[in-house]
Amino acid sequence: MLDPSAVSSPESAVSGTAPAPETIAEAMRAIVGATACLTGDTDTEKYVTDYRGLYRGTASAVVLPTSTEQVSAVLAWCHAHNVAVVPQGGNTSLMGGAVPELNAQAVVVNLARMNQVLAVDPINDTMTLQAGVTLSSARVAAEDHARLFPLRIGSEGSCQIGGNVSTNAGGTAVLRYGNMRDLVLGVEVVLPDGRICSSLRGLRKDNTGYDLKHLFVGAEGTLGIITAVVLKLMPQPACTAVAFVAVTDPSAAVALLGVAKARAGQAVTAFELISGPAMTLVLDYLGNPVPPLAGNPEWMVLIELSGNADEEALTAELIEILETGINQSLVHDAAIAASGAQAQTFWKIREEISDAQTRTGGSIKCDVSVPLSRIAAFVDDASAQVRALVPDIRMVIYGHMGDGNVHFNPLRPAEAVAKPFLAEWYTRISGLVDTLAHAEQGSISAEHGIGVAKRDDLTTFKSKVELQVMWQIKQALDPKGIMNPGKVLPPLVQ
Ligand code: 2HG
Ligand code: ZN
Repeated sequence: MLDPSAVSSPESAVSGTAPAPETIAEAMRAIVGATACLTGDTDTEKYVTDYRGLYRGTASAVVLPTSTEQVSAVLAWCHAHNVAVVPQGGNTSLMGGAVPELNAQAVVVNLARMNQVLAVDPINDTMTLQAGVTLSSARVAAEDHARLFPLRIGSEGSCQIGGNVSTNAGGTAVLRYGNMRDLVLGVEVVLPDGRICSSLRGLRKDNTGYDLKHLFVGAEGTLGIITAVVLKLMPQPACTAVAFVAVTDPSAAVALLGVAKARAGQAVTAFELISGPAMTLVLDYLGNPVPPLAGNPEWMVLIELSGNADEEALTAELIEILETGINQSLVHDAAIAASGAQAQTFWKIREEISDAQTRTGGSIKCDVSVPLSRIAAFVDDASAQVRALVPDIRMVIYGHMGDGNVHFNPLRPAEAVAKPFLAEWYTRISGLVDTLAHAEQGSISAEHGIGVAKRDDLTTFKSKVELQVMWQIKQALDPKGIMNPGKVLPPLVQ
């Protein structure tokens, strides 16, 4: 398990001296009002601790503003007084990106009360939302206008749109619709000094110089606070067809994806790989319901097609894909969801894998991507090398194979105790997996971001020039280093 003290880093200090915590709290109360300014351990606890309980920091105050103007006033004050600011949405980061550092006098700016749907434009196919709207409310707002907002992640009930944009969230429908970066048309951002920089125009074409919004997408709150966004809307598909499929191995899964794309093209909406140990773990967590496939297959995929054909035609298309898979010895069993309810059950199994791991004391989390053409070899190599170190380790491997992204999360052998096991193996095994992914031209963080958990790894896995440019951008926008200090950017080695 990661040590919370690792969050503190001397290099992340804000330049200049901050006032005493009581002075900071007083100033915050004057801006947002007493009821929207929390202080003291009990009231701030849930805002200074990440949801897995791995990272815990300190804050002089947690503020819950209701307008962009209030956020601007908070930042202007913090900038003038050298106070660190930590933007926070639903606090669902897996990387410790949304909580303050230890010994920080930070102000946490939680966007939960900025939760208004500002506009839905079904002709322009866009919607404008404040940053604190939850992902599930955003989906409902789109549905109310017979449109789809396609981002799909397990935490949709609590994660917020501002956090989704700040972390460039991915999830299970990226294969068809892209990740958050592809779905954002405009952002309103409060800069570290309090200025408001807005591109809330909903344009699909705007070639007027640097496309500034993309600086803030994926910046994890290190360059400013996103307060509102314009998002793309899509047509709602008329029907879906979903199946769990037992495949021979990861390379058969990749070949099956090729078959599916050739037959169904854009209709292939999700293509998720799931290893046998991942399935065993999640079924156990869910109280052992009837497994979707008998005989505990070693490798499975969850495939979803969606489209505007009628349901029968779409299911026929899925059956054809599976038959081709059987004929090519890629597939040896399949279960097609017989109803919408069964499709939901299939998806629930997939979406609960993450929490199933947390419940068992945590696994070694690696969120890697490699080119699709290399993913099967990567999974085989990495599995063999990890098993050579710990033969009975449980290979919890799953995720968005269609995007070349797997959550490669080895879990301790059944008889091992979580804490000492993780203390002994976490760094070594995650380092090994990341190194293999990097060698395949891959990424050590496909969709979960960097936060504090992966920050120092960037020194190894990003080039010096890339890091220099990242720091130059950071220093241009946030010369005092007040925005989410200690996150994303590793100390720069000259
Ligand atoms: C998922 O795909 C999430 O379920 C979480 O990205 C993955 O917990 C994880 O490693
Ligand atoms: Zn994922």
